Amino acid sequence: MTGTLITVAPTGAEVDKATWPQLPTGLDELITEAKACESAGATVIHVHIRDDEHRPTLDPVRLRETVLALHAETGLIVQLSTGGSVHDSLESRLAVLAAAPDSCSLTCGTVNFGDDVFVNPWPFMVRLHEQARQAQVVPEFELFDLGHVSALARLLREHGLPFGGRVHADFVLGVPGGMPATVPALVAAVQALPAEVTSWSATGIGRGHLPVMAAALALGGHLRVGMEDNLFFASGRPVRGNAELVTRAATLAAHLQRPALSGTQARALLGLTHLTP
Ligand code: KMH
Ligand code: ZN
Repeated sequence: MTGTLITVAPTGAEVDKATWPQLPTGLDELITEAKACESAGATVIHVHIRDDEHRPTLDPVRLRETVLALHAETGLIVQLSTGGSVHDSLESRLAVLAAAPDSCSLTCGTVNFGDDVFVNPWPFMVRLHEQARQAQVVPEFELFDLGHVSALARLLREHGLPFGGRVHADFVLGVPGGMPATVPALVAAVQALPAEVTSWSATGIGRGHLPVMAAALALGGHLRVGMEDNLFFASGRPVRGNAELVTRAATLAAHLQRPALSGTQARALLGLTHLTP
């Protein structure tokens, strides 16, 4: 596929609403932001939700309500985070599947995460992989480190393909503790991907965001952008909202003759053709 899949990760679990009031934390804010991002070229939304005090939560009722609202108000492919925050239990992260998203994140290994640890033991990866397949939810395999690429290869070899038969991986570069947001790191990780991977995207956290975006496009990859990963549009200029990050990604992709995919094309790429757009 010659176009570009653009995923927006608008909120994340770590960014503080008090410092970043433009961060969409309420459901109404999320829907408004989602619509703007869809108009700008996004086809997938990677969702973390917050409670009434803007703290990250995996509340099952709120998660289900969010999926339903995003489906009602947008044509976006809804991907719920099973990563949550570093404080969430493994069981509460598995329970995210009950909210019936189209897609879920599945991180392929434990990684230091600043001063914390993002915990993804092998048995948890296997359970999430198998339960997602049973629930007909298509995982996106999150790769924060080169070792995660090997773990993905083992997961697919020992436990088979996910629901839909396609394999989409997403490189997250630049988390303190993971692989750096540099072009050589991205190239090494792409070269290590197992043959089962049918598509991949990349995002660079913070400063490495633009080099990673440009390199991903040049290497034939897809893009993830959003305030989960990047809070500055340019040096010293805070992001006004997620849509401007999507607009920039879509513009760059179009300039490189790889325009943003439509919803139908995105569904075909990810193995979600059973869903009506
Ligand atoms: N918030 C991070 C600890 C995911 O969404 O799956 C984990 C994360 C990855 O954001
Ligand atoms: Zn996330």
